[in-house]
Amino acid sequence: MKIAILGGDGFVGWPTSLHLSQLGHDVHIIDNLSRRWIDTELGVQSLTPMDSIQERTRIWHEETGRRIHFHLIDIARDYDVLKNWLTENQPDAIVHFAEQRAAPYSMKSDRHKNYTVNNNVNATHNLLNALVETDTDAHLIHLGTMGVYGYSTVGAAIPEGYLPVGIETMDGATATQEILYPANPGSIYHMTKCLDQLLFQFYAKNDGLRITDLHQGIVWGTHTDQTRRHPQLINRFDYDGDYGTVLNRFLIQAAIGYPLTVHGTGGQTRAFIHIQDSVRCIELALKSAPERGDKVKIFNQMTETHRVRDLAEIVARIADAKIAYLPNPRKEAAENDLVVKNDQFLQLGLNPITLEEGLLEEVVDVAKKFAYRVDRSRIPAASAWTKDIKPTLNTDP
Ligand code: NAD
Ligand code: USQ
Repeated sequence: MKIAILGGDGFVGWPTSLHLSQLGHDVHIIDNLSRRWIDTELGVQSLTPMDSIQERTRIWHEETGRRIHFHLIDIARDYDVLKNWLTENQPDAIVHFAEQRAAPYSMKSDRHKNYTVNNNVNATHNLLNALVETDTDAHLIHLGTMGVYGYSTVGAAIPEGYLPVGIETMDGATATQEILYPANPGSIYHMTKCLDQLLFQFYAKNDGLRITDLHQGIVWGTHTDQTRRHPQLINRFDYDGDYGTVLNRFLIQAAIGYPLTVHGTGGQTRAFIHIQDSVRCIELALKSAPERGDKVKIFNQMTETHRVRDLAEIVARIADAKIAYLPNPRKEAAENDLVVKNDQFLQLGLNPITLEEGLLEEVVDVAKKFAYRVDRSRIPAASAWTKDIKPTLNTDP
């Protein structure tokens, strides 16, 4: 298949591009490299040394003989360029990762809120609009988030996208209707993923676009089988207070002797998936495309749930680290339970990698190897959810 990977220079997009290229697909990365610019804006860099996208693809060709093509396009702003690219290339499938994906960055200031909404909503809408306009019958796979559901389980596991509800009819009987699970975002970023869902519902109904939306949990780890093949194929790894996600942050903090930054009581329960499984799920979703006229297919792309303080305790044990319980810069439930259905990927053959201590140690090893690149002053989470929350800017004892 000819596959366009939008956002293919990013943390999940890059290993996905390598994985699909390895499987024999003709892979085209489309990216505006905004994530690299945001590193510059924030004064941070990936823990792992990342080469330019052109250099990465050159090394991939040297290693495997396979070509990954790169196209510098801003899909939120260069609508005509995107349209022309689709007209000329007519991909069989499109994997859409190209959004601003950090909740703390999206809450940093009014400017960051605007940027996140404009970038994410326009990116998704431009793409849908251009698919219709160019008669491109590609299977669109979008990376959504578990955060569209909120994180509370009300005595039942969170289903995969749709919820059957009973409604009382005029004659007093009960009719059942299937609705999108009620959206309950916890940040501006998560809100954009809720808006994306509505755009997908409309374009699938109105234009028969074939769409799969993957509600992914927090991705942890760094290597996949392909990124391990050469030092210059290494994946990016974010550890800073805006882009670093919780488990990856704990691992790097443990590696450099920084107390693990638990927000509040650490009673927040979240869904997780290893990067290798994330990449494999995309492969499985590609093989299970909806037909024209089908409703949007929704999968929960996660493999296990954990409470933040439990993760901190596991990491503290394996790496002999200390834990710091800090005031929470976010507005979120202090404690929650979370049970999630993920039957569809399991039925398609996903054999999940679970968070075992051996695997965590491997990531601590990556973290230790590149610890010299860490700027400790960029570790505190400096973005607060409301004006009256004052983030703790120095958590380094
Ligand atoms: P990332 O920031 O590392 O990668 C996103 C890529 O998209 C970057 O290379 C960026 O330059 C590009 N991009 C952004 N806006 C663009 C635009 N307008 N035009 C072209 N390119 C653009 O993020 P990631 O961690 O790889 O996440 C990928 C997707 O998966 C995101 O949509 C995110 O919401 C979702 N997701 C990520 C996680 C996670 O833990 N990392 C978890 C669940 C869902
Ligand atoms: N947390 C800490 N300490 C930290 C960092 C985070 O206790 O140092 C807590 C947060 O307060 C939160 C939880 O850990 O309760 C998760 O935070 P996170 O930054 O790891 O994850 P989140 O902001 O939800 O976003 C990440 C990705 C996003 C994706 C989402 C999936 O950045 O792209 O959509 O995970 S999910 O969380 O399932 O919605």
